[in-house]
Amino acid sequence: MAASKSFFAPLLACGLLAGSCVQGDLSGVRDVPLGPNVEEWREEIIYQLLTDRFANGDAQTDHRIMPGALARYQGGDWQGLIDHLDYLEELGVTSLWISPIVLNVDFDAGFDAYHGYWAVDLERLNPHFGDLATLRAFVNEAHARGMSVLLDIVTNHLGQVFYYDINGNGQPDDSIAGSGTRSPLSRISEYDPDYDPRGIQGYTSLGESGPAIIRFFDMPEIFRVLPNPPVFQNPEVYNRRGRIVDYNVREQVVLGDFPGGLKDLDTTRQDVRDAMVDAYVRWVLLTDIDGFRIDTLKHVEYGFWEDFAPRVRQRLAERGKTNFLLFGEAFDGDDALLGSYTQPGRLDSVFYFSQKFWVFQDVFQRGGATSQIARLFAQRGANYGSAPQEGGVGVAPRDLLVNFMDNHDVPRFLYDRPDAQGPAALRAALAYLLTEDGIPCIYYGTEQEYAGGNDPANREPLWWSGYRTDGETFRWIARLTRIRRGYRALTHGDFQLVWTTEHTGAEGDAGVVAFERQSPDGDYATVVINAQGAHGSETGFEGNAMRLERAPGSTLVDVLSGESFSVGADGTLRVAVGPYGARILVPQDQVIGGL
Ligand code: ABC
Ligand code: CA
Repeated sequence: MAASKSFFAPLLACGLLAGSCVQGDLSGVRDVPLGPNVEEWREEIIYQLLTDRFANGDAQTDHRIMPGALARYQGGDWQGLIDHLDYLEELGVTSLWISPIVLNVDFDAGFDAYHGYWAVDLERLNPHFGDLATLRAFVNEAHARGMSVLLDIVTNHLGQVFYYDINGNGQPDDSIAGSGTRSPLSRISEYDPDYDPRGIQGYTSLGESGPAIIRFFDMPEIFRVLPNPPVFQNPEVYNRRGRIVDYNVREQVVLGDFPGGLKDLDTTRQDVRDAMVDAYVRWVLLTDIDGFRIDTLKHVEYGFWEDFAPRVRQRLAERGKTNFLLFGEAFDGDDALLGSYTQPGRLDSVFYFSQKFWVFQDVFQRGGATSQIARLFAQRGANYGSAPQEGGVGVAPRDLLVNFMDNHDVPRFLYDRPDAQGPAALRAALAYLLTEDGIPCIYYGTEQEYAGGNDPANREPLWWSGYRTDGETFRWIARLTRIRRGYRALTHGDFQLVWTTEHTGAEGDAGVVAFERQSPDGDYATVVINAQGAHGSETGFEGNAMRLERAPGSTLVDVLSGESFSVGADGTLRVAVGPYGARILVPQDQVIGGL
């Protein structure tokens, strides 16, 4: 397919297509004025979107798109984000996490880099999404509406920028006969060979011939060119051990290529660390974005984070950008492992993956006992950083976890709940997500009740929905985001579970989870949710009932229904909540009208 002139213009200007990049790049471009923008990250509500899938606002960037083929580019861009800020404002989200922006290897093995995780040049933008002026305009307009912007970055690997020339024939072979310890009958790929602790070995007819030759690609038509900055053109900066085959082996996870041929960088090298700090700090200086969502934490040694995080904070603070959020993705159910990335000197926060599995999946999706929520919460204090990071965002990591129920790497919540009650279960889960402590994160399309399965089916274009704002789930999120932002107890309060249960059947309290949130200023809320849909339940069982830190006789008002409840003489409160229902109870004198 022929490329349009305008699409390649930004690259032609820098000579990329001619194989070099000497002029017209962004190195001479002036920085923008920076400001902290976000005062308090606990007040933010993140919305995760893939730029290619959110909105197509500029037909000029529609290069190689294949509408409906979800492993290929669909045409979304930064102009599309600008065009739909009203939609996001109506939903009530405040912090927009956009997919990676840098130039990628455009196409590989039937897949496109529409997601952005296949970097080839950290100093240039991916032209599928627009140019610097449009990106800046997007950040500016988001800021003007009181929103912040989070950028997704990858430090662990680049895209498939080279192949291992194992048989030394000077060309990349999809499949060649195996060698060394492998059976001679096995076939291996020069793009993505299996992990070898010695490094990938070459061979000749005489046997193994030492480390395989590394050959970089030169396919400018799909941006599969020499990586940039130039330090990445040195084979020594890669670990060169082939792909992770066993995620349970730590050495492979840290030193192996990411499955799909994404080449693992030797992140212990100072030149690699410097290049990452320089490249990503530069994007902040150029655009004034407010934080990084960092990919693949598990695949990088701790020493890297202890170098990267403080230096990024310092470099940005020097330019006036304080309170910059650094959080990341360790895809794992092991709560202690997640917490390890938030220990002193590391990151401000991580995605709360253990909660995704233990709570959103096991309890809200599958009807497991809410006592599991208490079992996970009991580990929080021991596993996560208990003091704010130096020079960071001022809140202890354990009070700032990023809560989510699904994302672009896992099937959507509704995929596993195709039954008629699925949307009600989703709304109960959303009630929990938007009232618990930490920062809520909503994956785009949740508001439209999207139900896609595994990658890439879970990355549906949002325009398929017509951007409707009148659906029940859209309205529910819009209501909860306003309540969350209105009641300080829900953003600044602590978190104490006051009722969970082992019961999942016909018992009177089956499915109930209730918690109290109280801020140092005296703001207070009790949230009661029924995580099952078979019957109404209440916050008590037999002789016991939920006990609150409220004076006997005081009145609590459910801001969702307007109903009032009176705390009993013994400090307990027995509240009924319908199937998949929720109540947000606040003291009568704290009720805010109109929410
Ligand atoms: C493409 C295709 C896929 C194909 C794949 C090989 O290639 O689309 O269909 O299967 C990007 C793209 C992907 C693309 C990949 C590779 O690149 O988005 O579409 O896949 O080209 C991050 C990002 C993710 C991104 C990358 C790479 C990393 O969010 O979007 O992918 O930059 C691992 C990583 C994690 C990564 C995730 C996709 O894979 O650790 O960083 N996400 C276990 C492992 C995890 C593993 C997970 C999924 O499986 O422990 O490390 O995540 O593979 C729990 C356990 C967990 C366990 C889960 C399944 O169960 O506690 O440990 O996770 O109970
Ligand atoms: Ca690594």
